[in-house]
Amino acid sequence: MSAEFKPSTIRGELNPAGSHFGIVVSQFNSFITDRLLAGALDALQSAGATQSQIEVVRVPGSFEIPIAAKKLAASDRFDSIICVGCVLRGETSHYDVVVSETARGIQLAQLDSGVPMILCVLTCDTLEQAINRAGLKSGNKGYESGLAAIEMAHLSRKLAKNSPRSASRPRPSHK
Ligand code: INI
Repeated sequence: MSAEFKPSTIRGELNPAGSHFGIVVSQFNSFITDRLLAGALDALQSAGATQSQIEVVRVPGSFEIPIAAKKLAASDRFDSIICVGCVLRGETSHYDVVVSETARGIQLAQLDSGVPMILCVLTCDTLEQAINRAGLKSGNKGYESGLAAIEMAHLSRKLAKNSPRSASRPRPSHK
């Protein structure tokens, strides 16, 4: 490949201007999810987003995240949605059901709606592992998710504009 062979590349920027963000937070294991939410808000605020660009929705558990995220997306008011939860392995197979159905539901919701959804659902064997990923040893996955949400919102808006065949999707009508 020659050095001149540089096809055009589209990527989202860490610029939240004009974007709106939904955050769906599971109340189950709120000790962890509140920290993830704080991390996501920190990332959004640090990048320049204002409160009026963010809406938080609380659901009982991770299993309920996909339906709430799908309804937020259907409102056409959001450019990306962060899905925050924490599933801890127990003694039964309930863990596996909640983990797989939550991830599958979030994936279906984003593909059906076309609104990017950020997977910030921790799946851990122990509370210690979750604590480490919610602000201690391994950083805060909520913060990373906030950055991903900004980038994907920006990218998604760019891709919509760039697509000559898109049926000019109306911009979300924000409140
Ligand atoms: N929900 C979680 O978010 N994390 C868990 O660890 C968890 N466990 O272990 O059961 C959990 N269960 C609740 C589930 O998400 C639903 O809220 C419930 O089944 C009602 O639909």
